[in-house]
Amino acid sequence: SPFTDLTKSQPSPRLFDLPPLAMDRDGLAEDFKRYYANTLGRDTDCRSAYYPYRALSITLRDRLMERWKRTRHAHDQAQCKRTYYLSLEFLMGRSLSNAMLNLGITDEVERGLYDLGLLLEEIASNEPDAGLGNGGLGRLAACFLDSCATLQLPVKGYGLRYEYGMFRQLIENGYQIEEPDHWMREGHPWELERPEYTQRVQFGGRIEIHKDQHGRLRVHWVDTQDVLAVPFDTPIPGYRNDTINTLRLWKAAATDEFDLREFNAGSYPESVAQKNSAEHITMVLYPNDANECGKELRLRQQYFLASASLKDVLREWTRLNGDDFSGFADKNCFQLNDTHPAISVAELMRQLVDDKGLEWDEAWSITTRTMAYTNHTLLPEALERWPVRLFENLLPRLLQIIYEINARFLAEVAAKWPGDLDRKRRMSLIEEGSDPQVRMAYLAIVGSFSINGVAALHSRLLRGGLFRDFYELWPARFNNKTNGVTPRRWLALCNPALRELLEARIGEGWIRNLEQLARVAPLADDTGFRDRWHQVKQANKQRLADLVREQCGVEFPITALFDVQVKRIHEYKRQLLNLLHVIHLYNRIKRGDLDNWTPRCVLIGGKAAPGYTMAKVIIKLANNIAAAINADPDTDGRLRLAFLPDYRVSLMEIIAPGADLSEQISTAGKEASGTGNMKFMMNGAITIGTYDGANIEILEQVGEDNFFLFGLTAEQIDEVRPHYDPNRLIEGDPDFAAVMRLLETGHFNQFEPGLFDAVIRAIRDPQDPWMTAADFRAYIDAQERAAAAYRDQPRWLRMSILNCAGSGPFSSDRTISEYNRDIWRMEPVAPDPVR
Ligand code: B1N
Repeated sequence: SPFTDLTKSQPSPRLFDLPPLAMDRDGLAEDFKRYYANTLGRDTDCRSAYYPYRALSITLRDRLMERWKRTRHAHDQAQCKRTYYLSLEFLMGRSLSNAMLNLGITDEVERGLYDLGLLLEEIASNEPDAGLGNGGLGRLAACFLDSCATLQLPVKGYGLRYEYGMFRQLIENGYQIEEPDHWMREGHPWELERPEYTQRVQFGGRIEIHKDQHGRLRVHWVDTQDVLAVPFDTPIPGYRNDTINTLRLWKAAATDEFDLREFNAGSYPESVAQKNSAEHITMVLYPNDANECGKELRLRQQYFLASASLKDVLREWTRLNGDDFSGFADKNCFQLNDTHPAISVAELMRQLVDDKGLEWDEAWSITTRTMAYTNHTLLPEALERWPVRLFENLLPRLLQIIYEINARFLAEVAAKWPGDLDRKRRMSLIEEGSDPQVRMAYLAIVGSFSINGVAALHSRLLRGGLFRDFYELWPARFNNKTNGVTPRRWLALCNPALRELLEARIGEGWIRNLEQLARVAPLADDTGFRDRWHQVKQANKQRLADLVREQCGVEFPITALFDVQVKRIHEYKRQLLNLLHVIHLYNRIKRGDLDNWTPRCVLIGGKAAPGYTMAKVIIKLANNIAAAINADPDTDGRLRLAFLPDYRVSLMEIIAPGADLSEQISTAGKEASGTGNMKFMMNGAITIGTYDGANIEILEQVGEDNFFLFGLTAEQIDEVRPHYDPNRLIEGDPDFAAVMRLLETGHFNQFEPGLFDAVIRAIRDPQDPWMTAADFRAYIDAQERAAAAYRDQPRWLRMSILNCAGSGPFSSDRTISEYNRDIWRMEPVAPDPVR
């Protein structure tokens, strides 16, 4: 290794004796010029937009770096408790504008660049999104890191450094095409490689048992195929508080060992090439949202993250405390982002028992005092199960440990419910059958002191349904933490016009304390304020309309109602219901039912998992409906539909500020929380939504007058399901029948017969799990209420203001404060400020 310690040199403290870096216009411009011309070597002939982005990011990174070290020192000195957020996904998006906002130097940078003839906005738009996540779960992790840094909580994110992030979505002839997202091709200036903290992760092999020198039996996991985990750290700046936390992402690398037998047989290139497969572990993000994929490579990714991260934490612990783990649980907490890293429960046991020599009971006590599990979905198809035989081959020692955990756990169940064999079968970590499976959610529950859902309804459904047996055993472990989003990115950064308006009226305290937005509620009746609010919204709608024109070739007039649904494409989210409404509006136009018409522009965006056929058909249907209705002159000035390709974080930063109506129309009981609903609300959009997930809490904040509520409740869905009869609903409702007729006559697939048969069958299927037809009439009526409200502009503006004013509880700062109060129990730590 080239990372051996210095022997002859003695680095002096003067090595780090550096003056604080300039934070003013001229000083920033000086650094920028030097990086551009000298570090990057650009000359007068360079026109590429990429290099100014690059030079600016290094300029900013220097400022982050000098604060980052201070935060690390402050955490070390305080010897404080720490939390580790373990997640297979961190959907960070862009970093540049966020770094400037949080450092408080956006204006200075903008002016400094202006002096050099450069426009900040154009430069910032050259940064690729870090798309290391699928959707809500990954973006939540990113919002949480922002809030932890802002609240000065010592939280470190651990994840994987995927070479390829979420695929890029192209739309060709209305179909989704996936393109690999090699997002770091040009490098990633925000990260710092830390090869000196490389870890080694084992796979495969077999188990040997030896006596140690005290005659104790010790387990050895031998003949393994090892993979190196190399950490790359990304700085996570807090909002104007000099705190910089860390996101550590692991990259898989081959060891320098290779199969000597093959080498000696003369196949040197082949045996070196073999090593390559190790590096595949962190090659690509699995593009499934709320769906289990069951692939061996995915389990490898999960174990790779768990093992490397736990070793990293234990190494730091032993560096400071030696082999005394008695205080470990008081100083460390691991938050599991769904079951994806749940193998950590067994891996921590393995490292404590096999590597550190602890007794089982002591190790188990530590594990169950440090692990905490967040569940993000009730959908059965998303619940992770791994075949026992896969574990046997890939992680044999972990399977033994899971069996031991299970045996002890089932004894506890038997002690509480003697003779209740069915309960033991239901609760076992192993699902028996012809192909036995490990139930990862149960492993997470048994190994954790805290189990939480992500919205009030969702947590209630967990306790009463999916995890009912476990709730009866350990009621105190269960709690709710309603999701939130960071007001820095999702208001201050993405909506500068609204930020300025708010600042003029209520100051800027809301950026740290979003509850202060409640102070604009009284202004909802102030006509002058409403006019300003309207101007801001119209300007933001123009930005969105420009995006839609560029990306879809569709004109959105900004006087129309902007009706937006952006999220992953999934049947439970019911993009189909939205499309049925669009067809209904089209029918109304065609039959001349135009009284009180409200011009409307419908925008839909989102990616379908590449293997999810129905989701892909829904995208094609959206595009075909758009093509048909946009081309019909009767719809001019009345109705437009566009499908926006490649929905991602940086696009949401333009979409949320420009939306009027936020579509949150999942089948009740299916959307655990939703977080897009909160981003829209914060930016003054009004929700049309079902009684589901965090919609319920949004509704409670703003009241029924300021929310278009419709549809069956979760309880009603369960009641209706046994006698659900969609065909009767269709025939009994002339509007619904007319919509189905247009679909079924092939109006939207004139040259592609049969294309949408699966969609039509799903709507007419009495077994349709998402019960789309059940809510059709209620949805159409709610849309009409929304249209009527929009026609009354003063009323609409009032609603818009009150939605923003009520969004305080949906700050991820509130969520993180609750995680810390109830689960992590840490003290904030402030670093020495620079200067
Ligand atoms: O997590 C979000 C919630 O707001 C959403 O309602 C919920 O659907 C989402 C397997 C998932 N649940 N489960 C996933 C993602 C990737 C994967 O491979 C499941 N995502 C959610 C934040 O709480």
